[in-house]
Amino acid sequence: MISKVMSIVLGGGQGSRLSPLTATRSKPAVPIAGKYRLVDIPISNCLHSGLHRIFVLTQFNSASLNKHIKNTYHFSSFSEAFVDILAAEQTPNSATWFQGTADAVRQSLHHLAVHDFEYVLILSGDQLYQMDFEDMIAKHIEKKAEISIATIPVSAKDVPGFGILKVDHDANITAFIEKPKSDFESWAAEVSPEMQSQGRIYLASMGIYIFNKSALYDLLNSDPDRTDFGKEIIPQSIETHKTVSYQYEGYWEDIGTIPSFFDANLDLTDDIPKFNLFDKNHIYTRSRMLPPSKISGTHMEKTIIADGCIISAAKIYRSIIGIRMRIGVDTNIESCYVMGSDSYQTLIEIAEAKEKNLPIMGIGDRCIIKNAIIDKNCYIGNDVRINCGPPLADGDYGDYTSQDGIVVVKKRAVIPNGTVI
Ligand code: ADQ
Ligand code: ADP
Repeated sequence: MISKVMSIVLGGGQGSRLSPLTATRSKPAVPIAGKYRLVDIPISNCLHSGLHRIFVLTQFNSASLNKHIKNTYHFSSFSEAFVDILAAEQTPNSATWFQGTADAVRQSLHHLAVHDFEYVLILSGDQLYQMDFEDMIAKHIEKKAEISIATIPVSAKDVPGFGILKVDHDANITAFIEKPKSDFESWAAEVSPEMQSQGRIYLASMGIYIFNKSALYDLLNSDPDRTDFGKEIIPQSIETHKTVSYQYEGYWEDIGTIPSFFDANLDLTDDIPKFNLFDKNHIYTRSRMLPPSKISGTHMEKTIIADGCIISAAKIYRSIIGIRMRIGVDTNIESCYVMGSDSYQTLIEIAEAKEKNLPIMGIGDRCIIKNAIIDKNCYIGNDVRINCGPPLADGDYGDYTSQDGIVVVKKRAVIPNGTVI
């Protein structure tokens, strides 16, 4: 049955909630945990579940995403396996960008049509979790469902961000409401005592769906104005198709906003994080031929360092340092996700920059940086202070933004010596 499943990863709309990380790259290409990209999570979950035919739908086709997918996911030419990117395209039938999640799938159906499949697994591209889809597919078939939705108990404060549903004794979904803002008390569900004790009493859609092929075609083709799964297709489907809840209680985090993305990354530095990078079902990513990291005189606690770094900082605390990062002497970094660099400067380039008193790639000497995301290929000079005083007002300040107390230094930003942010 697993061979009859086609997987689709919804790689992202305009990605405005992850801005400015999505200013020059599509959302699936956003780096996480120092060396991976967002898209590696759903793809790895699929591959570990035995699902090898994967389309990634994305709004714009970035060179870095193509390069990453092409260099990472290689399969034997004797297998049917593939990971293909489908970017929004103009065709005789559609001249526009994807109008929503369901429209993205609708516009991609002609690419699916050439394959043999009975089920379609639809996944979000901005969630951190490890899940066995094989079990979900088995339950879908066992229950003779036409649509299955993965669900998770959430607390009242999280309800407005999710599709919330009611189920009967046999897990059939009987009601669904997308992101209710208020008056949702009557939507409380029966959950396990453990979830109850955490106050997680509402059942939320995880945005992970299995559709029987015929149900998907019916629902997408019946009305082209229905462009979104959560807002239109799912509420309609519970009236017309057998729609079942597959309840999950493991770790699952939506990381589609800057604060949730930041927290999920930093949580990986916990002693025993809820999301385990060291699990045997590890995340796949591009294998790079990078030198090991070289560290000198740095006191580090709860820190993840990727390959190829050259670090002479004084202290790094609760932070992730991404590939090829260079950090100068006497620098202190606390609660930061530093994404790293795509290349190294040569010794000649470094000498030339120093002569002109210009910052070199990476983070300079004697800096103090707190609660920040430093995007790739930044040039942060010496004696720079970032986010050390009272929190900045939310906004876009040119080379950096501030949101909920988190400063994001934009990709390739040059922050001159002595700057205070
Ligand atoms: P949201 O996550 O708010 O809610 P949405 O913005 O529709 O839903 O995104 C779902 C996924 O599709 C994300 O990965 C997003 O990046 C991607 N996506 C959005 N627009 C796209 C487009 N035009 N092309 C390609 N990909 C696109 C949904 C459900 C809720 C559910 C939550 C769980 O609607 O019911 O509770 O997911 O996170
Ligand atoms: P991102 O989406 O992370 O911002 P890019 O679109 O900048 O990525 O491209 C990332 C890839 O391009 C890297 O993996 C790197 O191999 C390559 N790359 C980018 N800039 C350079 C450079 N100056 N020298 C060598 N390789 C580069």
